[in-house]
Formats: sequence, C-alpha cells, structure tokens
Amino acid sequence: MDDKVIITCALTGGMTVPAQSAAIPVTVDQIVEDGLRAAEAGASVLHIHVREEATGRPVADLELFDAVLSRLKAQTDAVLQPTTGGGRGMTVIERGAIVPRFRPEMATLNAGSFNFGLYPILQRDLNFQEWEVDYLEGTRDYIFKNTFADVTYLKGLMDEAGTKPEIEIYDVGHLFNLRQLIKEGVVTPPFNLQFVLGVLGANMVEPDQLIHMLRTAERLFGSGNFTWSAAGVGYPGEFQLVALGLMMGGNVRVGLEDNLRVRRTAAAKSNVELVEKAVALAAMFDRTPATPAEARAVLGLKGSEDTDF
Ligand code: KMH
Ligand code: ZN
Repeated sequence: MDDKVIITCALTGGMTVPAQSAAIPVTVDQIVEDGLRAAEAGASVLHIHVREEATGRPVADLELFDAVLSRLKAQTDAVLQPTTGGGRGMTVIERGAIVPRFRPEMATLNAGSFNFGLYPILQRDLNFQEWEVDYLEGTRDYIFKNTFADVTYLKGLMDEAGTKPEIEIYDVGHLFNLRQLIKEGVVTPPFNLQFVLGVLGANMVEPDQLIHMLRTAERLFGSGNFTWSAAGVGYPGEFQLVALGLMMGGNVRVGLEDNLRVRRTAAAKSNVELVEKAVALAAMFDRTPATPAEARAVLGLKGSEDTDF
C-alpha cells in the first residue's frame, strides 16, 4: 500500500447552510483563509465552492471563484479543484462555466442524477434565514441532474481545458454509467474516482457499501486504471470513510462542505480541525499526507502554471 494519502479538504460546499454552523466559510476572505490553513495542516487538494458573501447562499458567481482561486494560487501550491456540481437551482451551463473560464487542473464531474434531500436539516431548531428555509425545503422536490448528456458536455469542456475530472460516485449505478461513458470514449482510463456516501437520495455511509462500490469499480475498470478517494457526508460518516480509506489504501476527503462535527459531541471550529483529525488518523495507519507535487503526480494533473487564474 502506498503510504502517501491525498487529503482533500472540501471547504464550504453547496449543501450546508450558515445557520448550521458559524464555522462554515462564506466570504472570499474566510474561504481563502480556511483553505490556506487546511493546506498548511496537510490537505493537498482544496475543493472549492463559493457563496454570496452577504447571505451565504451557494452561487456560481465567476467573480467570486476568480477571487478565491487567484488568492489561493498566490499563497499555496495545493491543487485547487472547483466544483461543477454547484448547488440547487444552477443549470449545467452555469455549473460548467468555471472550466473554460479558469482552466483548472482538476474539477468535479458528477457521474449520475439522484434526489438530493437536504430538507431534514429544517427539523433542527436553528435560526434559519428565509433563503435557507426555501433552499432546504426545495430539496424535497429536487433532482441533482447529471444526465449522460450533461456529463458528456462537462467532460468536453474539461478536455478542451486540460482539466482532469474527479469523478463523483454516489451510488454503484454511477459506476455502470461510467462504464458506458468509457465505451463512448467520453472518459478514458486512468481516471480519479471520489466515492461520496451519505447524501439523502443516494448511497449511505456503510462500510460494506464503500467496499461493494470499490470492488465493483475494480471489476469493471481494473484496479490499476483508477485512483480513488472516500468522502463521507455527516458525522461519524466522514471519519468512518476516512478510516476505511486509510486502511484500504485509498485517499480521503474531509471538510465543512460535507460534515460539521469533529467529535460526536463537538462541532468543528474550522476546516483545519477536520484535516488535523484526518492527518492524525493517517499516522495510525502508517500513512502520511501527500504533498501537492505528489498528489499531482498520482492524479495526473497538468500543473498550476497552465491555469487561467
Ligand atoms: N457536496 C458533495 C456531496 C461537487 O461539488 O461537484 C458532492 C460534491 C460534488 O462536492
Ligand atoms: Zn462540492
């Protein structure tokens, strides 16, 4: 097993809302500051979303992406990985615009459509803003749309930009989608998989679910033809998958995008706390955080010079 582990930190996302935690970075300054500290703590990939600064609402605003990406690139060598997943209400055109505009080394590519239910968050006794109630309640009737046409379109943008996709797999069926896209020449091995478990509407965080998805990927694609990472949504799911990923030779993802607790009884004060816990767990499994250069080599990335930010 390769002792190096690529730790991705998903800084803010488009799922959680500010009412859930004051730790969620919202402004450009907060996202940049948290990203720099997360990289310092051992994250070699920073997964980037942006939010309206005044309200914290997830947006696809290219000016905000430019500010975050440019300032991070100026201060860290970590791989900067913007999302094409965006958030509820964004079209695939809006979501994909970050690729030709910034030509990032890496961006997410979601391999299938599914219900994306965030509305149970409203059962918590929190001080929600009006938009947060609408945003969350609206997910009762929301499909995170990634049709074969959408995935093909987004991957085409990435091919033109020299951007490597991180292919997000939420259900085992998404692996069979991927097999079809390989047949069509849309995706060619080697590629990078991120197993994301714990979204209501797709697979949940259970050890045998991850192992089944991994074994299915190995059977469909051959274990030498892909790298993989594990991202658990919620607590303890995030760190259950971190432990499994570390034990099984994979890479791992943590961050306030996916999970707001660092202990069962303690909310995370920042992304750094989550990265630090992943680094500590890695050491227990004889694994050390990959440097950005090592991550680029494993993921097959073009380097940060050839980007447009
Ligand atoms: N929010 C995660 C559940 C993306 O941004 O494209 C999935 C994710 C995908 O991070
Ligand atoms: Zn994301």
